Amino acid sequence: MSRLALIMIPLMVSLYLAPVQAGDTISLNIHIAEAPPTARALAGYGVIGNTGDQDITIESVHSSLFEAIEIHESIVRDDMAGMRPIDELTIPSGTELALEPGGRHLMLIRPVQPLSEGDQVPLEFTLKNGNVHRITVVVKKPDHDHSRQHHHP
Ligand SMILES: [Cu+2]
Repeated sequence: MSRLALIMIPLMVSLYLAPVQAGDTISLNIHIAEAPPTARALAGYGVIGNTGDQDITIESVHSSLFEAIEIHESIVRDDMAGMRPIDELTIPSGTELALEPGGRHLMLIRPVQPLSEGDQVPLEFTLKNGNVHRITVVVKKPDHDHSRQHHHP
């Protein structure tokens, strides 16, 4: 056995035993919509992509700047628009999932400090496979402000 092989064998064993950390094919393109300072919850929108050949499931989302974060879906019941929490969010292999007003979104509950446009918020996504993805997102003016500007220059 060559010296190289003797070096490689323990290396390969340790790689094989290591928990699968890398390799998630998730992309998280998310922002938080600015809300009045008195708002008890803010919404997170954007696009989550999965370029891999396996489905990805998000089990929970956390942030040091919010007491809780839920994944919501919008519903209409008795002609009333509402929303309800869902347990997890699966992004099928090779697809993109939109988080948008009137659809699925992040509900960021009870900010621990006032947040306004341009503020940065750390988010931590825990996947069903145990991996954790940490990103920083920015607070933006809601989209309807843009359309208002277009209509009233
Ligand atoms: Cu909601």
